[in-house]
Amino acid sequence: MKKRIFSGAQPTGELHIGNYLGALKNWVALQDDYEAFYCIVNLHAITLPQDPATLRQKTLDLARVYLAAGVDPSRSTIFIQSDVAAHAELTWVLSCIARMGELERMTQFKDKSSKGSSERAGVGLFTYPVLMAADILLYQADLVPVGQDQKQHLELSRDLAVRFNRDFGETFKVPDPYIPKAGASIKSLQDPTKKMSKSDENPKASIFLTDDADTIAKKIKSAVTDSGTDIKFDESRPAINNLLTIYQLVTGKSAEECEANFEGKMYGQFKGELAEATIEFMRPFQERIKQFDDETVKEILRTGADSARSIANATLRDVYQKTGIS
Ligand code: AQP
Repeated sequence: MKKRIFSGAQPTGELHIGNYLGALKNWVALQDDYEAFYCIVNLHAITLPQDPATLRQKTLDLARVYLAAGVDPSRSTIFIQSDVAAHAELTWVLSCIARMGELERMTQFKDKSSKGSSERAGVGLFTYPVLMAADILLYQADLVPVGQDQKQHLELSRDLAVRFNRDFGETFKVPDPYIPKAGASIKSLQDPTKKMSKSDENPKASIFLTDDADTIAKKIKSAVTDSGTDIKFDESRPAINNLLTIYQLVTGKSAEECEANFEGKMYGQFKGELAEATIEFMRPFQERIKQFDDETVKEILRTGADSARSIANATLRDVYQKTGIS
């Protein structure tokens, strides 16, 4: 029996190269060895305001991104979160064992709610990590491939699984995170102390998966750099560290090969080569994404939801039975 993995992304905007290198690339690699469930987490998306028509379209577009990145529906289950009602139902049960204190410590809530007044922050934004725990625990996932930004949420999922198992008897598998060594946190091109993010207001901060060659080259050219001229991995120089990490991941070279390639070269030349390598890396994805029409995507999502539902409902039945609410 293969071990299981679960992961997802929010249809909140255009995916960027950080989502691709930190998450999608690993999803594709892992589907050979694991039974994989890849979800489009539209219930998570509404924790911040969304335009309904745009959300519907982005949900379908995100499925297309999964497929174009190489997630194979004959090996992996691709589905929309809201098509499996058990996600919302298990969230309620888990909310009853989660503690206010542990949710208050979540840094993503602090970051996202601090953009407005915390008085006005949505309760859904606060309980977002509980929904994420439900997503994962419903499928009894062994492993959850995520970027660094989701590590704290995953720890909460583990804590909730352990607590539920302790209080009601063995029910959930306790999932392990899978965080890639390189690419777990690709940074903004304009402020390398912040992660690259779909919701960044500055479009120059992110390379989007749909950016054309010219736009990619311009964004890389205008990326901020640190003081110093060496093109080397260096934790104390976050800008060059980030750009070299992108170069390493899009070329598949080792860190030593990357540094050797740029020894004695200037930033201008480095940025030119980085732009070229990134454009080449994106090209097959950008070609493939045109191949999936809406009907094909909808059919894949329907089939995916059917298989996801049968596993999720079995877990939920067990939970209801053990908590006395069946
Ligand atoms: N900058 C990043 N570097 C590496 N991995 C990243 N991920 C996100 N940003 C980076 C990983 O991508 C997966 C899907 O992310 P998500 O859609 O759940 O949203 P997010 O983590 O909240 O990412 P964004 O892009 O910053 O979106 P918004 O702006 O909507 O919040 C996850 O595995 C995530 O770790």
